[in-house]
Amino acid sequence: MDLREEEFIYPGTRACAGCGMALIYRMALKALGPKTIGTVPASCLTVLHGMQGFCSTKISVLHTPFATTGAAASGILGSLEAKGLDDEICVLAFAGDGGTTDIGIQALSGAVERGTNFVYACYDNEAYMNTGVQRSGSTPLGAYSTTTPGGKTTHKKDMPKIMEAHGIPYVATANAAYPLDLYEKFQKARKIKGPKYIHILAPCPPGWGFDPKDTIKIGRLANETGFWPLYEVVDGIFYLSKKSKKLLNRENRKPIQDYLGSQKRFRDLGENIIKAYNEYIDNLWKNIEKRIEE
Ligand SMILES: Cc1ncc(C[n+]2csc(CCOP(=O)(O)OP(=O)(O)O)c2C)c(N)n1
Ligand code: SF4
Ligand SMILES: [Mg+2]
Repeated sequence: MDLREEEFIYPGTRACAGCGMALIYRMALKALGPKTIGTVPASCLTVLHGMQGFCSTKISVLHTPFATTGAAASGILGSLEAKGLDDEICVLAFAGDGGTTDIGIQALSGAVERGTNFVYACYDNEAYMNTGVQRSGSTPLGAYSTTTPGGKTTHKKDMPKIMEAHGIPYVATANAAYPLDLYEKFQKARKIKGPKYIHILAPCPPGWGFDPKDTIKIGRLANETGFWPLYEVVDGIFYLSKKSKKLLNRENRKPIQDYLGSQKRFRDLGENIIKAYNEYIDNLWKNIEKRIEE
């Protein structure tokens, strides 16, 4: 694979050791290249960029209030259109799960419905991490957070599906543990005109409760247990990504206990929670099978 050597994040950012989000951002910027303008709402990603007066990226980034990432991207696009630069420069909106599935969803939905030609990426660390681990709509069942001290009682929101329902040309899932798959998806998205949405699992050592050296291992387990399938939906057609193909056969999926048990945030691994997860994953894959047959 032809991986760009140039880096767009300077060394020594303020992200934690082993941060999945930092890895995702690094690969995404490499894939999109220097002619990219970013917009980022309040999140750990804002912290990665540094305090006022400093910036850890080579590309320009507009920091925007929490709820407005989609609208900010539309605004940047509008000014590029006025200058005739909209085909040349890629607009990248990059937000956390709180900033996407909860607080930013209306601005995102509006931008997408207007046909904004941008790439929107959600790095999903499954909680509001920057403010000390509060639950979001993307927090998974059973996960501890400061606002779900007994474990979250519902499954996470299926945000890629919500974006698919907007009828946009490109929706994909990715995972920090598969950086080359992620790189290819961003490259592909850049070439497509219109709104593109990529939802990426971002393991977070302090928020999920695991050792920073295990970020890739945990990310892989999310795929290998069938919890986080990798796929693309291009013009409404569903494609399962290479790294998830063998999981179509149930026998090839690792037990969900391997994933949940590797993180301190899942404190209850009792029969009920495992049963609920197994049903959730079976259902997920039944739907995938159906879509592949269509
Ligand atoms: C309107 C508004 N409400 C709350 C905050 C405080 N705040 C800053 S970052 C953040 C958490 C963001 O969560 P997420 O989008 O998941 O990104 P993460 O921190 O997990 O990277 C919150 C609640 C804010 N900056 N603005
Ligand atoms: S709290 Fe998690 S997402 Fe935030 S910088 Fe640290 S590892 Fe990354
Ligand atoms: Mg988050």
